[in-house]
Formats: sequence, C-alpha cells, structure tokens
Amino acid sequence: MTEPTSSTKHVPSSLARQTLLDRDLTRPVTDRPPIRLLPWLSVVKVGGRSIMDRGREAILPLVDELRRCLPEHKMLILTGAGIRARHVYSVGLDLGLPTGALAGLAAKEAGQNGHLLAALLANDGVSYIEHPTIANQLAIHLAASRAVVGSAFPPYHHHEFPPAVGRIPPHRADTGAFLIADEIGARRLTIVEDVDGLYTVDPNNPGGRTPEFIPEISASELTASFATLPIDRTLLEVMAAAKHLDQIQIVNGLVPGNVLRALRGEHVGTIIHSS
Ligand code: GWN
Ligand code: ATP
Repeated sequence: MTEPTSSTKHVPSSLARQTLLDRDLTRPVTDRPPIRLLPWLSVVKVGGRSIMDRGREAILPLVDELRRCLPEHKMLILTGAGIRARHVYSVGLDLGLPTGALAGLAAKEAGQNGHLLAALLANDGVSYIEHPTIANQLAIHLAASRAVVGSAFPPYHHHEFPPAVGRIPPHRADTGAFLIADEIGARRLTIVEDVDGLYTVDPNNPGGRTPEFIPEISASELTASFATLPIDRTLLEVMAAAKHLDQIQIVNGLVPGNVLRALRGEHVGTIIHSS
C-alpha cells in the first residue's frame, strides 16, 4: 500500500500553526479590512416603545414616509420590542428566569412589530423575513424587493451575555441593528424614535433639569457622561469595535420628512460617531 504524501496531510493556511489567542501572531492576517457585502443598503431601526407602541397615529405616517424612501433607497427595516417585552421581562424576572430565557421571550415582540410593519408595506412588495433569512438570503430578497422588514433583536437567546448588574438582556434592538448593519457593510444606520435625538437629560423625564439638545457626539464621550440614553448602552461598546459604520443617526420619526432626509445623508437628529 502506498503511503499518503505529506501534501495530503496539510492544508496550507496562515493560521494553521498558531494559537488564535496571540494578537501579535494573528494581527497580520486579521487586520485586513473586511469587504462590504451590501454597501448600498440603508438600515432603518424603528423603535418598539417609542414608535410601534403608539399605534396608528405614529405608525401610519411612518409607513407613508418609508414608502417615499423606497424609490431612492434599498432598505433593511428592523423593529424593536416595546411594552409587551417590558411586561414579559417583569413576569420572567419575578419567576426567576435567567437572562438568556428573557432575551428569547423579549425578541418575539420585536418580531411581532416587524410583522405589523411589513403587513402595512405588503402592497409595496415589502415582506417580513426571518432571522435565518436575513443571515443567509438577504441579498436575494433585496434583489426581488426594494426593502424587507426583520426583527432588530439579536437572536442570542441562551447565548446572551450575562449583564454585570441584574438580569435584563444587555444586547437589545439598537445593538442588534448595529451588529447586522456593520457586519454587512451597510451605507448607514438610522435609528427612528420619538425624540429629536440625544439630550443632556431625558426630555420626557427631565427631573427638574432643562434638557439640552446634542446634535453630534462620539460613542466614547457618551459612555462616560449620561445617566440615561435613548439607545442600548451596549451599542456604545459595539460601536467602539465598528469595522464599517463610522456613525449612526437618531431621528424623530414623528416628524414627517426626517427619515427620508436622514437616508439622504442630511443631519436632522443626533449623529453619534463610532470612534
Ligand atoms: O417568529 O416574530 O427568528 O425572524 O429571538 O428566535 O425568540 O424565531 O425562538 O426564524 O428564529 O417570534 O421562534 O423567536 O421575532 O427571533 O422567526 O414570525 O427560533 O419569522 O423562527 O432568531 O420572527 O422570531 O424572536 O425574529 O426576534 O417565525 Mo418572531 Mo424573533 Mo418568526 Mo424571527 Mo426569537 Mo425565527 Mo428567531 Mo425563535
Ligand atoms: P425599543 O425599540 O428597544 O423598544 P425605543 O428605541 O423605542 O426602544 P426607548 O428605549 O424607550 O425607545 O428609548 C427612547 C426614549 O429614551 C425616548 O423616548 C426618551 O424618553 C428616552 N431617553 C432617555 N434618556 C434620553 C436622553 N439622554 N436623550 C434623549 N432621550 C432619552
């Protein structure tokens, strides 16, 4: 019997003979910038509590706005979770459920909100697509339609990271939207809420202080200086490691025209820079 040659035993690979734990060894290979998979795509995250929970008064004008965006912009529209997730958190926390179980439960409301939005845009050829479809077949769906809707919540479930304090899942809809937008190299991420952007204090709960509007700030400045934020705090950590998206914009979706203007690159809310 012939002995196999050494070439049949070794797969040539730049990482074959070294640990992945040594940054100096992996850097020459891993530091190459990743390609942009869908550089023309606009990702729009629609707030669950701030927009969807307001019902038709907020949703129908936003749907009209998204329709106006369709001819100009290919979009991945992602929805957050709202009041029903808050309720399931409180019941689950009371029952002693762990963070990963709570994450899976809350995510389902983000999906429900996406189904609601997609139904209203169905006549424009827009459908809800599932997480695995976003992961594997986003491009073909966007070749068939100008936009698709999905859940902004990351599908971590029992793999959700434990938070330092408490049991609320730290990676929620804003973080999920950024993760997918940055990973696919999308053109921009617009976060649609019910406030004009970031203020020095929550404008809906100022506690006697006067909220001052902040048009532009970096994620690192935000990390240190604000007691409450209109976005997931984990988003700031993820932004620090961004590979493509150098900024996001928070806009007020209750003001007609804002989303379209943001997708055109206009400054209509608060811009948060990744670095
Ligand atoms: O159910 O509304 O996707 O797109 O995180 O997982 O908890 O699931 O556990 O493809 O895989 O409820 O069923 O639900 O919102 O996430 O989806 O209708 O396995 O299309 O089955 O990663 O939608 O759902 O909640 O997003 O965010 O069947 Mo839903 Mo969500 Mo549908 Mo999805 Mo989770 Mo799937 Mo999933 Mo689960
Ligand atoms: P989800 O999609 O996860 O439901 P959301 O994006 O709809 O979330 P919230 O998480 O409620 O909305 O965040 C938006 C809210 O954050 C605003 O309505 C505002 O009241 C509040 N907020 C807290 N701190 C600030 C701040 N510093 N500046 C502006 N808004 C703030």
